[in-house]
Amino acid sequence: MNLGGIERLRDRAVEEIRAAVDAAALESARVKYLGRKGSVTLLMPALKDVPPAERPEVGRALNALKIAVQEALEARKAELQTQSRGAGQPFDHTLPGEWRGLGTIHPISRLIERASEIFRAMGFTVADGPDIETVRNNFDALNTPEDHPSRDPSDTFYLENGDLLRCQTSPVQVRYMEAHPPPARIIAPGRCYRRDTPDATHSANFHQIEGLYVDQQVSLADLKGDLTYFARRLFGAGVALRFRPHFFPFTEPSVEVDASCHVCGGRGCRVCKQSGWIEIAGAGMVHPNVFRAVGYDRHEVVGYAFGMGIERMAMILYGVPDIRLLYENDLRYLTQFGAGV
Ligand code: 2NL
Repeated sequence: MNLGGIERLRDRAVEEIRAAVDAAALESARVKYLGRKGSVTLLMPALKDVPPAERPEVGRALNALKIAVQEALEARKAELQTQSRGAGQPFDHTLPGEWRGLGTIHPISRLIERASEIFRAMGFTVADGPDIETVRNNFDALNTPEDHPSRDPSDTFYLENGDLLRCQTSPVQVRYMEAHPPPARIIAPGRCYRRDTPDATHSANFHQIEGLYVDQQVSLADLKGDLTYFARRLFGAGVALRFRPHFFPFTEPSVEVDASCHVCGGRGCRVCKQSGWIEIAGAGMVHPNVFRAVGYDRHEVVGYAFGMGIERMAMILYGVPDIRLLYENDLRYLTQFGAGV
């Protein structure tokens, strides 16, 4: 035994280990070199026959040989494990892949995308803002009286610091007007929160699209025309809208907007509760106090605003009988809405 022989044995062993194609070949290489009768193992007792003067150096070389073989075995084992798919099998690229299923776009997201696309084509920009808002942006700036029931903690979620979870997306428009001089033409889709008891048509967490159009000459006729155009793009060319007088603190005059029932065409059915009409939005001309709050000159500009519930519209459009079906994340239900927008 000499240093050159040890080196050659090491090179041979490492080369053979690196070439092992699977776990079985690796195991026989291990037995061949490190097994009870392996060539490295058998070399160890021969150290005592080496002349004493050379013994320390040969001893170190033998140790290094053993370590090098052990490390090569470990390295090749790790390589084979990452390459194979269990049971020490080499990777078989001809096997069929595991089908994980295609995702589908959630009906709420689909509707926000469709509606945003229609409004974009009409010259609106999509704006957004935080879910956590100040009392000032959510109520005060929107001309909501101090004693209005929607301010009550039984209707709105308040945080310990006095902020709240927005109960409509109007604060987005408030922020927009404060950051941009007129004109403004934006929609604000997003999540809203109200302390409602969940049932088939109510959820404490829902979505809205609000719209705002402010310029030197904007009228209720623009509101009627624009919403009618939007509804026809969304529901179909045959749909008619009607506008009923209503009240909101942030608009004057205010209206509620009904669409002719797209299921029965207005003749009366279960979906429209025999009335022929389905409420789709609330709207009106922006109240001067809102302009005052955001710093717009109420003598220089006018504008309309509207708000619609997205869940409500999804239920109408896609025939969803219970709002909770939209939130239970049961893929058997949600995937029927198909992939893509
Ligand atoms: C509804 C009613 C509405 C608005 C929202 C609004 C926003 C600003 C100024 C004035 Cl910044 N108005 N938003 C106006 C009328 C109605 O929502 O029933 N939504 C589901």
